[in-house]
Amino acid sequence: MKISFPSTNETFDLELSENMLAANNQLAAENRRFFDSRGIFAIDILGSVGSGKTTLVQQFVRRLKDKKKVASIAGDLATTIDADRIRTAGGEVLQVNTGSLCHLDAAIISRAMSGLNLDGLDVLLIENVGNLICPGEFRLGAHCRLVVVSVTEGPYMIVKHPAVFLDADAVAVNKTDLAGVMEVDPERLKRDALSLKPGLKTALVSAKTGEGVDELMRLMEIPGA
Ligand SMILES: Nc1nc2c(ncn2[C@@H]2O[C@H](COP(=O)(O)OP(=O)(O)OP(=O)(O)O)[C@@H](O)[C@H]2O)c(=O)[nH]1
Ligand SMILES: [Mg+2]
Repeated sequence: MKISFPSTNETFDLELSENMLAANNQLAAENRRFFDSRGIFAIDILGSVGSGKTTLVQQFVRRLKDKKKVASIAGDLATTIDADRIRTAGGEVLQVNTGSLCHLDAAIISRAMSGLNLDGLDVLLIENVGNLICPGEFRLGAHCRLVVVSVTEGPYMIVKHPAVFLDADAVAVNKTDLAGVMEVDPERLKRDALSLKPGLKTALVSAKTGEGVDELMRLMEIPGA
């Protein structure tokens, strides 16, 4: 990992625990093989605290539940609030409380599988712990990594957190219903994402009103979308 000091033009390498990440990557690959063997399409949903991940999961579940078997894993430091909210939309939900751990990892997902009824499961929605930093490095084995960024976080979230967007497959620019009052241009956030990673699947959505959610789901190629 490179740490830089732009004002003095200095850069140095910080050694990460490469073994830990390598072990996680190996487990993530095992998770992927497991998902594939059962025909499960898994989605890892990242975003800052309050960006709208749970609200978006609720929208996904409502749209899919009559066509596909959907289950969700809600990752949070504490409480079952998100799982309870998702349950109101439908499908099976498992809450994972990580305590002080700021991200889910492949081992947690592997263990969570034994707490879900996997018979005939088509789509697994995994809401990661809210923040745009630590979840980025820990692959879960999902087929699609969606990053949710909302206009209420201001105009610079994407340029300030390039790593997580470079590793994403899709980006939802959320809370577009509040763009006017926030004076943040959602199209600019979309352009920032695309200039970091051309070809990124990017949609402007309001998880609250549902606007743009169908298009996002089609872009992500979620079965049943
Ligand atoms: N106006 C508006 N509010 C939204 C939208 N999406 C989510 N919210 C609201 O934003 C707040 C946070 O939404 P959540 O879905 O709980 O966000 P989250 O990313 O799951 O938050 P954590 O799990 O705590 O990280 C809630 O009050 C939602 O109702 C949106 O598109 N528009
Ligand atoms: Mg949530």
